[in-house]
Amino acid sequence: MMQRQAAAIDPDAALHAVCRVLPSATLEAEQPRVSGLVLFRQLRPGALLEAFFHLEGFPNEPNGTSRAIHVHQFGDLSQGCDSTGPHYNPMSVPHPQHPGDFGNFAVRDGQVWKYRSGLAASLTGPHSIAGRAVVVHAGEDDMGRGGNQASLENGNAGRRLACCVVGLCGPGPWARQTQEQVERKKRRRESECKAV
Ligand SMILES: [Cu+2]
Ligand SMILES: [Zn+2]
Repeated sequence: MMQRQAAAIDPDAALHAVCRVLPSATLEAEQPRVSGLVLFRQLRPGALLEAFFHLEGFPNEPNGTSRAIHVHQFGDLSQGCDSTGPHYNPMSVPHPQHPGDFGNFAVRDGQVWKYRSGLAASLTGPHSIAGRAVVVHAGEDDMGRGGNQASLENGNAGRRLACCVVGLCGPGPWARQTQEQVERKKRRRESECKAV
């Protein structure tokens, strides 16, 4: 109880996690090799989660395609992303109500660069995603509307292209990413100014 009160007023109580995404070890040669970084921040236990996704290596196809990203049950990469099990589903509910159902991410110029907030997953407590896997899929998530059993389990998102294990960390990676984001926006503004 005392610990809880302390956490509520302590800004250092924020939880952070990092996940270094790498191509699945079982990927066929013709599949794209996606890699990048996923970062999580939870300002206090029980708060909704924020996340940064930066992925690259998607094929250069027309902008507008999207890829599914989920949390899978096991942080087991012994057989690439195939050994991470099904979607993490501690409440035994259908897809897309799993805590790690992050949905679809638009690919632009072969990259995903996205900040999300209000995510239901947690970095602490009995349903923590720490030690579990983030999986990037080759296809789009049908969000449970595919009309078959797989749709209610995994959204028919297709091949597991890349994955990583969520590890708790300090505030450093999140702070660096925030700084990078600021500089990236500044660069984009500057290049837009030059283009005019
Ligand atoms: Cu998945
Ligand atoms: Zn799911």
